[in-house]
Amino acid sequence: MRVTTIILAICLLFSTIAAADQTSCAVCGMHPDAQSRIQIVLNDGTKLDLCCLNCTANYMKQHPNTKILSIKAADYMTKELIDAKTAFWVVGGSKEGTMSAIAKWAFAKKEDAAEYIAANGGLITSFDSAIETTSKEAHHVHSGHDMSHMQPGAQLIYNPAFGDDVFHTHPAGMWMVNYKFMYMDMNGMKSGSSNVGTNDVGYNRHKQYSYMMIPTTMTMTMQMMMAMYGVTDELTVMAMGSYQTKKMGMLMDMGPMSKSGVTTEAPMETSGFGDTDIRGIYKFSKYLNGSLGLSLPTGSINEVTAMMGKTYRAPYDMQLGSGTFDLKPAITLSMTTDDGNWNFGGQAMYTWHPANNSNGWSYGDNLQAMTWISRALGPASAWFRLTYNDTGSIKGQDSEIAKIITGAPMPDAVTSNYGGQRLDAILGISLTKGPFSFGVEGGVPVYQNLNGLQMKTTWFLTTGIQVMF
Ligand SMILES: [Cu+2]
Repeated sequence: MRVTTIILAICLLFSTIAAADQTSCAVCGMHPDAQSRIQIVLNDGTKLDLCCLNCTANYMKQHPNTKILSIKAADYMTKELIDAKTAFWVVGGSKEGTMSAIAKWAFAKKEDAAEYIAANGGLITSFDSAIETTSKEAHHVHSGHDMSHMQPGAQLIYNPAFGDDVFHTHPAGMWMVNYKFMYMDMNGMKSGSSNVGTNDVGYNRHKQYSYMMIPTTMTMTMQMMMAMYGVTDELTVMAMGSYQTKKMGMLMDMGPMSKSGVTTEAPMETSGFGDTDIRGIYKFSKYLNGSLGLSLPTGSINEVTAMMGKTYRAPYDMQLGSGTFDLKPAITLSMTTDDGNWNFGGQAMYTWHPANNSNGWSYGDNLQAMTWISRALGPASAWFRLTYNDTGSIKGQDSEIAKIITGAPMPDAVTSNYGGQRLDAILGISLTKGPFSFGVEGGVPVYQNLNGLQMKTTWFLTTGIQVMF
């Protein structure tokens, strides 16, 4: 008899658990946590189970005219439902909240709340002010996706103006569209890590270099359009296209025996669409994601230029694309402190050019490593980051570009004058307003060790505007 009662009791217990298991939050669809669950009873008797106070606040916001009979919240200690309005609410503290970085727990007894605060921090408050904290956290509510689930540090993760993308994932159904304008300035030349003056590379002037066309300055602008979409909470896809303009200032040096000496030439200019990147990003954990990018050769590799009265295919650095299908695996580690004030992390990406393009060459493979730290300052944020690039020389050769080497000798036409190592230091700021954010960053190389003889980078700037919905 007693055994039967125990078995019955166990069955009852399991079926209760199973039944409880089937409830899902009426707002976000997640399975409610026993310690943070909330139950609303409407005037018509409808019972709604919700996962947390954030979803409750959103429900109330989305249904302003619905009459609510009662709101019950789980007691943090006993997990029993208690009247939410008379409960002691603890807001904040070091323990992570449900669907929110700011924890909010209900306590039936004030002593329990005080004990919790002694261990984890936080403040005792009323139901109304806990709800108010929630709505302050929620800056955007959309029918499809509820942005209030974004942590206070979200503006740090979804940076609008990083010149090198930090790959991140979005919750399922969330879109992000970003437009960036990038400017890069190059001035003077380097061999290895030493500066080389233009007088030292002219035609027949010195032994080591003998070039007739000497690049002095180069500016590049790039406009980038990027779209991201959260397919699931784990998988985000992104696509990015670009439009570039390139302009190179040059000197012509016909050598010490010529009467013309050194003259300034008309700059070489090219512009058009660049390559297109598509990428899938998979979230392994809260901190770690892995991604694989594919670069599609949509940029031209057949740009031409006139030098010394003849038309040549423009040197490699004046072309707009790579001409190759490239694979770009990356791994990203990103951490945000519980208060949402700091975000830091690192990312490594490898760019592999598996084959030469139709003109017989490909860029050298590249390893990019970067690290950043950013700080939220109310609706603004500021960051500092370092990016290191190690790139190989150009593989193969474009036989059309090679004609420059004999016709109008220029360092940019030589494949060994490409690649090298560069470390950049970058500072930036951004501002978030609702679903929009805007930012700007500027950087300078702190170390450049370039293969052969190349123009050196002096500074660069990126501005970006972004929207999430
Ligand atoms: Cu994004």
